[in-house]
Amino acid sequence: MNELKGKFLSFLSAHRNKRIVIASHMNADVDALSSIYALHSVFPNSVIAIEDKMDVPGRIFAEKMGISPVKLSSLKKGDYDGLIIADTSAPTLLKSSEGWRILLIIDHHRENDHMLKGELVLRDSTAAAAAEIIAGILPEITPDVAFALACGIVADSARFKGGHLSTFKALVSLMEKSGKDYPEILPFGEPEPTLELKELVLKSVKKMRITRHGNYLIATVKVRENESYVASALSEFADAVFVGRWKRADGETKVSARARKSIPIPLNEVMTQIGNEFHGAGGGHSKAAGTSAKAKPEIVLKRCVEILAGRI
Ligand SMILES: [Mn+2]
Repeated sequence: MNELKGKFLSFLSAHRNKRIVIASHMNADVDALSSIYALHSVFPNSVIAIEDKMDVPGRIFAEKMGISPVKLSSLKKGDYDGLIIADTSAPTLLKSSEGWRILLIIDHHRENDHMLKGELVLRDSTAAAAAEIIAGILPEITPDVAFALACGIVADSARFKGGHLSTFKALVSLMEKSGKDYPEILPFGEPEPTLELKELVLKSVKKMRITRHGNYLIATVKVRENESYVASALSEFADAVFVGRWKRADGETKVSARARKSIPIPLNEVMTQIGNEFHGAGGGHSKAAGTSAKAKPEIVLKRCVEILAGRI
């Protein structure tokens, strides 16, 4: 048994029947939703919650699985024993967790200085998905839960752009437990984008600015919505991509960053630096990261390119 599983099983025996809320991050994705769904299966008195909305693949997946999380802000802290958080440790991505007793955090994002504090933290930043960690620690996995976690791994590994032997082993084991083959998992791990999303990406190609730095092409573009989807799509060709969305209500730019294997600099470091320089908060993974920044998109995106180019 691995170390995380041992810790989780003792946590489970102490908390199994407590009134717990299991929550995940803003703009919940397939990994986040599969993680809270799977954890819910072993805490029978738990409620699942998200910060606000789901992203487009998340909505398709949730509909398929019959997952309907409530908003964390709609629940009364006093009615519950505490919170379990999966797939994030960033206070900015789960603002409604403020004031909650955080019993457990299960996350695969890298540690940084601005993280939520949990009484128990099960972190493995080598895992391709939170779903991969959860697949390794649950005492029992039903076919539905196995299917959900398999979708989470396919989604968050960006169809195996990242991952280790353990990722593939976890997926094989989940596929066996689910009784579902890869062609049945793929449409939920990586759903066909809507017509609107495809159009948004194609229009972004027309608007984007390309900076050549040595052998690298760095693309930037401003969008009105779905910045993370556009960033992922453009990184099929650009070595690094920074996509900004202006949030007028908060006076800040949200940046989503993606990189190809070719980029040797971890983007989460670039995003953390942007967050620090512009009074926001950044983090994530080496090839997929994001930040908020209290400045207009043009200024922030220019600075993203400067920081990355300055380091490669
Ligand atoms: Mn994740």
